[in-house]
Amino acid sequence: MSAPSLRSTAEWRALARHWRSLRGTTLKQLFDGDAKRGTRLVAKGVGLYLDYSKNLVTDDTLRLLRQLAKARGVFARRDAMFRGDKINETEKRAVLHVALRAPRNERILVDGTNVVPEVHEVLDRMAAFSEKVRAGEWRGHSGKRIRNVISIGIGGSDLGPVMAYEALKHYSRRDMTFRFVSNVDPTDFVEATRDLDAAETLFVVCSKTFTTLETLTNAHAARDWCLQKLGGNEAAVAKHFVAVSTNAKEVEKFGIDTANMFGFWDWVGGRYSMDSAIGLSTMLAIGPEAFRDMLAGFHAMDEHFKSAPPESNLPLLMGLIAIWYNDFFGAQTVAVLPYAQYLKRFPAYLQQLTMESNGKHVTLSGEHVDYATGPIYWGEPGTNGQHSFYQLIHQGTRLIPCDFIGFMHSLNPLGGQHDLLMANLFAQTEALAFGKTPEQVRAEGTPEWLVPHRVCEGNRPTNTFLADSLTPHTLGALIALYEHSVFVQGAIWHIDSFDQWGVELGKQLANKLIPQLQDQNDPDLEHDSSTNALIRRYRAARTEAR
Ligand code: G6Q
Repeated sequence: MSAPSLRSTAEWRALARHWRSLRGTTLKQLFDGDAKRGTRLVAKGVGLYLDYSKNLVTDDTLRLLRQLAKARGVFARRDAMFRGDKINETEKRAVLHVALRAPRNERILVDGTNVVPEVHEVLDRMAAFSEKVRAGEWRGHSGKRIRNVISIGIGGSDLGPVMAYEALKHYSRRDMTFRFVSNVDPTDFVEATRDLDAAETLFVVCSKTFTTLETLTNAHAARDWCLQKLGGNEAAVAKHFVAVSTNAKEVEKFGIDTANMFGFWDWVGGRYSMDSAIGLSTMLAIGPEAFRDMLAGFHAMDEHFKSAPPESNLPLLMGLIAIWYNDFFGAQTVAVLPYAQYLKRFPAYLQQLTMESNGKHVTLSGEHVDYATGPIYWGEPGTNGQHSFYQLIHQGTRLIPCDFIGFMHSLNPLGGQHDLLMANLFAQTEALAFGKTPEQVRAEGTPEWLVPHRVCEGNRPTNTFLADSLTPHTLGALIALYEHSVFVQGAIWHIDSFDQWGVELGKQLANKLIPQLQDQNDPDLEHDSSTNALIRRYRAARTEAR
């Protein structure tokens, strides 16, 4: 029996009616009508303070959204995920990134086996290896200590480590170089290695499947580079390559000793894997203790999601607010705007987390949805974004809900500069909410013809997150918050947030096309006329160059 369509549920219809009644209400009216709104519509947890008062919501909105969550089984599905049920239905897998940060004494069963001890066994091996490299005990083939670490991976096997390295650079070893190679464009590899000494370089090849074209190609390029620079002795590979994968067979085939392999499990989705051995480069950079602090931050948010009451449950609130704008206001995007330079890759990381998870057009039972799913997430750090795309948020014709993220203390205090940064954050959320009226514009002596251009309508919704400072623990909590917000949204839409068949299609198609570009003789092309012509044009240019 299939569940009633989302739009025909009583809870959805109640929300639609409520939206119609609220449509004309402005944030200014909501604030004028409740002097305490700015301190009342806030929630706290795991060191994060969320002010959600500048959203187009009332207490009724939130109550109705919570009722929708209940009716759609969000809480039961959450408990099923934590229990290890196979909630990734199309891949018949458990979804247990939460087990990657579970304390040693926890028990989480997958097919009757407690997976927590395996998780800690790998973490301990990662820690021992990281300590050795950081202490200069793990030496390269020629006996030199390792000073450079290059992580090779793509998608879920890259974006987390890149983001975490940038975010936690303050805590990283400054006498070591960390780089990341992901693109199959040879430029990525060449630029990452051009100034490095192979004798001091360690490659961490990260691939869950160990069959991904980009990663394997770059790993082979790395192997060739290494051997060429180090005199061609195959024995060098053991000292300069480690692998992170679930596929021991392919790792061995590549030539990496499985003693130098760090494993994980099929119940860890790529985009949820930065806490697994995929985070080895993060651990090498910040050390095992700080890495464990980060895991503790993730875990604390897991616990909060599991047990905080719905009214103050941060991921639930975030997920419900996202649904409200996406499905009732028709907002197509969410901007994430960290006021922290270290978080410059955070929006890119979130793009995969949110859009690969919830970019789905059918429900779990395979029916085409008749409501919008996954919004587009995007963003850049403030204040830079203020000098470019914020214009559209302030005065454009689209509603763009924004998440602002700021910290009380800078990790690099420099005079009053942090105050300037935060003044900008607060000013932006205020301006977006309340704008500038024609009267205010006129009062500044603006000529009448210019008034409409200078008016900012306001009523642009924002969330503001404040935390003490950017620590590994805070970063973990922040990421887990978004992971679970994505979960809440997917659960309400009844979609599989944990598969990625669109990504799989891309992987297959490119593999088919490669021989057609490289064939010495003219291949028979059976694509559409556009693709055929593009291939022919490319082949002709390449043949001429040869
Ligand atoms: C993540 C996706 C995808 C994946 C990459 C790399 O959820 O499935 O981004 O992480 O395609 O895959 P491998 O780790 O198998 O190389």
